[in-house]
Amino acid sequence: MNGVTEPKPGTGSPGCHARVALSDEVKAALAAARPVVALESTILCHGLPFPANLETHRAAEEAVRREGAVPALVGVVDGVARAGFTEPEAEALARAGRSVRKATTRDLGLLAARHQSGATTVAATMAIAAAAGIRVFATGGIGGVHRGAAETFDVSADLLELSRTRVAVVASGAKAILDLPKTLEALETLGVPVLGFGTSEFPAFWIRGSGLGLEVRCDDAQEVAGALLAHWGWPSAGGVLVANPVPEESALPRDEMESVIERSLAAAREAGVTGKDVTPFLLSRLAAETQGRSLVANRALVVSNAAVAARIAVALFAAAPRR
Ligand code: PSU
Ligand code: MN
Repeated sequence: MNGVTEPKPGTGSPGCHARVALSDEVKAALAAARPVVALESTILCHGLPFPANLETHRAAEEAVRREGAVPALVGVVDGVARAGFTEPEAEALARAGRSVRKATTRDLGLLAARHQSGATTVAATMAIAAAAGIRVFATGGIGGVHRGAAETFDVSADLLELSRTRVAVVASGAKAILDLPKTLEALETLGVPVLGFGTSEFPAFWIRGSGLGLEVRCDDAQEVAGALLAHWGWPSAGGVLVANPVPEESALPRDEMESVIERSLAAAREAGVTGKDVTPFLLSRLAAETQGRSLVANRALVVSNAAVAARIAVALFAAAPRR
């Protein structure tokens, strides 16, 4: 681990001195303007149990490499934002699991000030990826507007970050535990394009379709790359959500999942789970309720998203070699 990116004069906001430490491999890839795909660490530490988390992560990295890009796991270690971990470092994170605290964008400065570690959510991973010059990021599902948000105000910081940070996030939509119609409305308000990848329906994580229509469908990575470059031609543009449904053979049926989700939400309410603990609680509860089938779907969709993200990163590189 070495290679610290220095902010270039005239880039970033005034007084910006954030640093991202890059692994040798990621540093070399970025220096050569080769395609890189960011991967998040919250899913590793809080989204899936050990060893499924590590296996899924390894399979995602392999998928990225197979498609010709370099994977960059993003997280914070002892206060330092990092892009690119060695195998043993990633394994240590996966084993540490929930003892590594879940960190969103607002935590990045404090973790640095206190030399603490953090597993980065979609939001924090986007912020670090953008600072490092990584434009494409693969995850499972984004956070969004929670059910009951009118009462709890629980809306993921992922949405805010998508509105302002120029990274394409490839995800299987948003988790079905959320209020998906409100999540889509919020994305529209925030100016975030949602590109259906081979679909005209918003995916619901373990479920292929939510029944909610998408206006924009792209059928291959080249089409997505073209849309990204055109979008980023506008000064106020931020992130883009590329919505890739879970592979058919691992998908869970929508009608069956709805009652499982209702039961899990009721369990969360009964247990008094709130705030940032809600998502990890529901994910593990659902794994138990589906006898592990939600984990199979989760793994399959993460790997599929990693492959699609890599193809998009390669297409972006081909379309704009001097970016
Ligand atoms: N998708 C998964 N597993 C996860 C998450 C997403 O397959 O664990 C995480 C992501 O890191 C996302 C976070 O950013 O859940 C959202 O949490 P919250 O709702 O507290 O913002
Ligand atoms: Mn929340």
